[in-house]
Amino acid sequence: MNLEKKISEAIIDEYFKILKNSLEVDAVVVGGGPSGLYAAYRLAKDGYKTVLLDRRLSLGGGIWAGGMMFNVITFTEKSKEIFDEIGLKYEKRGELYVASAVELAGVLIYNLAKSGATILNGIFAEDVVVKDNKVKGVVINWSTVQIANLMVDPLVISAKVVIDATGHPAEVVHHLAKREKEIIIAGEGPMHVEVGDVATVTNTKEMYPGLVVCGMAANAVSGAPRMGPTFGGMLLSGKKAYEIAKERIESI
Ligand code: 48F
Repeated sequence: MNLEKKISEAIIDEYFKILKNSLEVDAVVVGGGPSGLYAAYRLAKDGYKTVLLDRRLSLGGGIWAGGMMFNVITFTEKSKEIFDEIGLKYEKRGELYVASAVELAGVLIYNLAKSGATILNGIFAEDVVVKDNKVKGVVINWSTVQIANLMVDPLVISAKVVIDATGHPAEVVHHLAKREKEIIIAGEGPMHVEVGDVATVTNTKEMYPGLVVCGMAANAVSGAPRMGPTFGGMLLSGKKAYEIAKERIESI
């Protein structure tokens, strides 16, 4: 028995099955931070064929490090319900709630993994597909190709809707804005917690037909402030992105 061969074969066969099954989907969520993890989980839970990509191997984006690498996160009363829904343990501290950053990342990743979504980690979106003035998918490549600065042609995932959940850089919107001059990127404002936390939800929108922006990326393209290690707005933004994406999928 050649167990080494069997292990390698099992991994290759299974991964290629997953990859092949991901080539045409309902939704691609780019970025596995809090907003993207929540949006992808809700879409997949509803039965939509969903792929979440993250450039890094470990999902969670900015959750893990809490504030300045103190691994604690905060949220306020207005988002308590969504933290109850995902099953996070927390404590009340004055007007704030506090929870473990590691537990929040763990709960969101666990929910996503169980939802039926396909998770492609170590893969990044380097561009979008645009046809008939609509975003119709993402152009993907290995993160290692980018790190090594290699010239390697990409592959494509076709999708009815793409969600840019890439955080501060709003990478997907920037790729599109290079070609579509009507997309104006206002840039991110300086820290203002109360305004930023609400604005990230208000600014969650369909930026262009087929492209929804959420989380910190929504503020980064809209001129709204950043808000630091408070995560209620991020999950509520993920929820709004899910609702907008669902409407777009159902309209096709
Ligand atoms: O930045 P990030 O955590 O996104 P978010 O959901 O949450 C922001 C908060 O963490 C924090 C905050 C809290 O109030 O302000 O910053 O907006 O996660 C973004 C994820 O996207 C991945 C990146 O590796 C990270 O995990 N990412 C970024 N660009 C790409 C990408 C890309 N082009 N392709 C794939 N993944």
